[in-house]
Amino acid sequence: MTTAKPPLTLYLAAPRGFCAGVDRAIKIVETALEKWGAPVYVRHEIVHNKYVVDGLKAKGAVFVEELEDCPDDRPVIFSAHGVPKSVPAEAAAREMIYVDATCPLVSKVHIEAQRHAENGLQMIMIGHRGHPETIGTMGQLPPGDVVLVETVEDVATVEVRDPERIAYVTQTTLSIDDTAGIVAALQARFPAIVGPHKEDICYATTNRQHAVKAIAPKVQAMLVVGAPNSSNSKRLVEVAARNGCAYSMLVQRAGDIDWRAIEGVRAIGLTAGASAPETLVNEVIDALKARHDVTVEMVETAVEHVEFKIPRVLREPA
Ligand code: 0CH
Ligand code: SF4
Repeated sequence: MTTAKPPLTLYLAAPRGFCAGVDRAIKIVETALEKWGAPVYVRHEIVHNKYVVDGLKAKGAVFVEELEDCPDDRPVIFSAHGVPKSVPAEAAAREMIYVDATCPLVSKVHIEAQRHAENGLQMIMIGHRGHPETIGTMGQLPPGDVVLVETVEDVATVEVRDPERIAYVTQTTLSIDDTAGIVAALQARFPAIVGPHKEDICYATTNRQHAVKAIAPKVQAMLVVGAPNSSNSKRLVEVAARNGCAYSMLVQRAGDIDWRAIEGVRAIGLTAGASAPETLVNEVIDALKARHDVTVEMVETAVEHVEFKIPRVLREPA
C-alpha cells in the first residue's frame, strides 16, 4: 500500500533567476571561447554561481582571482561585478586582449561616481566591504577618495572633508529597505548630500525583492536558490525573513534542502538569485514533487524585458 504524499502549495516567484547582466556576462565568456578557442581566462567568478562557473570551466574557461595569474597571450574577461580602473589599465599595459563583462548597470554607477568626483564632490559608497562590486566601484577613483558606509550606525561616525560637498552611490544588489534607511540617515546628517536620481539598486534586484515580499506572508518557508557569496541572493533570504516568513533558506542545489526543517510545511515559496540558473530551480521543484503532492501558484509582480548586447568585438568574426 502506498501512502499519499502530503499536499504542498508552492508559490513560485516571478521574476526570479537570471537578470540581463548575468545573461550577457555568461554569453560573453561563451562567445569568447567560440571566437578565440580555449583557454579564455576569467578574472573572478563571472557570476557568483558554482554551477555556471563549472559549466564554463568544462568549455575551457580558466577562472583566476587576479590579472597577474593570467598569461599575456590569452584573452581575459572581467566579471559582471566590475573591476577597479587599475585592472583594465594593467591589461592594456601588458597588451592583453580583454573583454569587460561588467553589467552596464554597474558601469553606470562607475560613471556616476567619476562625474561627482569631477564636480568636486567627495564620494560615499553604500555597499558591503570586500564585495567585488564595492571594490570595483570604489576603485574608479584614487585609493582613499571613496568612503564606505555599510550600515545606519556607520553614518553616525563617517568623516567627510566638507559636508556641503558630498555625494553617494550604492552597490546594485543591496536590500531596498536597508538602503532606504542608510540614505535617510545620510540625508539627515548631511542635508546637502547629492544622490542618484533613482537609486543605484538595479531593476533585477528590485523586482526579485518585490516578488519575495509578495510571497513571504503566504508561506511558512522560503527557499532561495543561490550561492553563499551572492549578495543579491542573500538579500532575498533576508527579505523573506523580515516579511513574515518563519523559515528562509539559501540553497545552492536541491541536495541542500533541509527536509527536517520544512517538515509539516504546507505552503512554501521559491525564488532564485540573479546568478542562479533556472535548471537549478527546476531541480528544487522536482525534489519537492518527489515528496509532496505539489500545486504550483505563480506570483508574478513584474515582467522584465531588459536585454544587453555583448561587446562589439565579440560580434565581429575572428
Ligand atoms: O549579487 P552579487 O553582486 O554578489 O553577484 P551575483 O550573485 O554574481 O549576481 C549577479 C550580479 C552581478 C553584478 O551586479
Ligand atoms: Fe546588472 Fe542588476 Fe544583474 Fe547586477 S543584478 S548584473 S546590476 S542587472
